[in-house]
Amino acid sequence: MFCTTVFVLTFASYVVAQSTPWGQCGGTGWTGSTTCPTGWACTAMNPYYSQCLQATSSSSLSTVSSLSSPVTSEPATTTAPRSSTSTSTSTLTGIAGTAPTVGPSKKVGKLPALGWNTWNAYGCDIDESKVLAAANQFVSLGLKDAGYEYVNIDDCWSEMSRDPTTGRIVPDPAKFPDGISGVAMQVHNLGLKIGVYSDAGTATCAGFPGSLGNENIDAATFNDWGIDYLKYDNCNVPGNWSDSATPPDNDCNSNSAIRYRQMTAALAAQSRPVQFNLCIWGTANVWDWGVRVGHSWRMSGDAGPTWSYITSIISINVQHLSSIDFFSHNDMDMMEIGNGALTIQEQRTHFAAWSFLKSPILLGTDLSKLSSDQLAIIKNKELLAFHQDSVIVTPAAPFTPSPSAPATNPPEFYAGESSKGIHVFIINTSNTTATKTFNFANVEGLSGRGLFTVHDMWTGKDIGKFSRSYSTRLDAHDTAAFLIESTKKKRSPRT
Ligand SMILES: *[C@@H]1O[C@H](CO)[C@@H](O)[C@H](O)[C@H]1NC(C)=O
Ligand SMILES: *[C@@H]1O[C@H](CO)[C@@H](O)[C@H](O)[C@H]1NC(C)=O
Ligand SMILES: *[C@H]1O[C@H](CO)[C@@H](O)[C@H](O)[C@@H]1NC(C)=O
Repeated sequence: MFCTTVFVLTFASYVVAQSTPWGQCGGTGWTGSTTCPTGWACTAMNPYYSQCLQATSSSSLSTVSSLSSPVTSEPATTTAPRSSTSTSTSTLTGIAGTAPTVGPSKKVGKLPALGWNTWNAYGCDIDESKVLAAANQFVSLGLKDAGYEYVNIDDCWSEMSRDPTTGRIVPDPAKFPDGISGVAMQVHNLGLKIGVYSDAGTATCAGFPGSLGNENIDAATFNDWGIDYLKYDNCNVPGNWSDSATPPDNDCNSNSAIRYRQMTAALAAQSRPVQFNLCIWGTANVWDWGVRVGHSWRMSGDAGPTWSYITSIISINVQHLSSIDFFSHNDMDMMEIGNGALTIQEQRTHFAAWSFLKSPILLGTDLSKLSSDQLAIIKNKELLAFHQDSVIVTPAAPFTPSPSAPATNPPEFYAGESSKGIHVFIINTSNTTATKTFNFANVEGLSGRGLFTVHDMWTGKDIGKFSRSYSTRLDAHDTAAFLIESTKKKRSPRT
């Protein structure tokens, strides 16, 4: 079924010494408070980390709904007790009763996207030469070889009005003299893919034509041009299309969700598969239903080139790690490496966190201005391999490193598995250099005994062999990235 039933578990909380909102409240090795403030629930993220999350205010099952298919079939048997009414499906009324139910393409978008987008670098000041320069730099800077693939045009690429005869959106001929199709051909000739931008409202955020009500003609136009990726924004939504309140969990029948579903269906009717990004700013509980509508969805408003943006979006994303899967990516927004005044340590954390939380990574700067240090960050083979792992999609998740470790927001210690083994990532969220220690026994997937080889993913080198725990000195706002291997790993017997 398109919209599945979800059961929301709520936990009672009691007033004793409490963890703080978003604070840690349990997990292996945790000795602090296990209770959360009223309205917050201690929720197990993994065996090593529980966190106080906002309890869902509604404990009723009224959020349960399903999409009716045009033909409603009766259950084959009638043995179910008639009294079980609380979980009955509601009949969808209004637009929800007729909205299309087709899901996104499974030919693209299995892994989080790697690419570039015009917005953070240029805003509305875009043209064909800037887009083609980025595409050529993918090749010349080795970014294409590293896996970067999508060259995406954001807002401001079109004329202010549609073609009065055809109803199609028209590329601005001053900015794109070869049209979007001409740019697409040149990008494709480099072995890369191209993305474009529209909006699930009547106009884009910058006031150019939006696609609400024109989904079919716009999807067909993008298909004719050879478009591979669509970022779909959320500005200029007519009153009757907005939701009067935040739709409940898992509600893909809200007006917000349906505005996006209409484009999903229009894209599905075309011949080219399109990776579909829902730029819905973390509204309408999109992480609960986004996978049924697109391949990735924005978790918040726009990024800025600031440390506070990086920490705030990590804090948001760690509450929704269970939404991450193949074809299902929480989008922490486009990269700011190269912009603003981020320190090199902050840029390392920016790239590492987007990698280990499996967010799309769309570079957002003038690539020709990147320093060799910045290029080394965005081309780091081992972090990209974790991000692009085609076997294990699960992101790294917070864990408690040792009984005495302080809880922080966002969490500082993350562990996760890739095809290569078990990884630990450590962010120093403080403003000063600090020593970070974790016990091997506290890392899920490692037994606490014996010697462990600690390998630095940034340098690609083994650091050494250690027992029981490992400590590392970290600059302010820097992130360490390790692969940890047990030296007692069993070998398969030779034959
Ligand atoms: C809003 O109004 C337009 C124009 O009448 C209509 O096509 C559309 O279906 C309406 N949207 C909803 C959610 O009812
Ligand atoms: C770090 O410094 C900033 C700016 O001076 C300050 O606002 C913030 O509270 C500090 N953070 C910590 C964890 O000390
Ligand atoms: C980085 O360092 C500061 C300063 O000691 C700590 O307070 C922060 O929590 C962060 N991590 C640490 C120390 O564990």
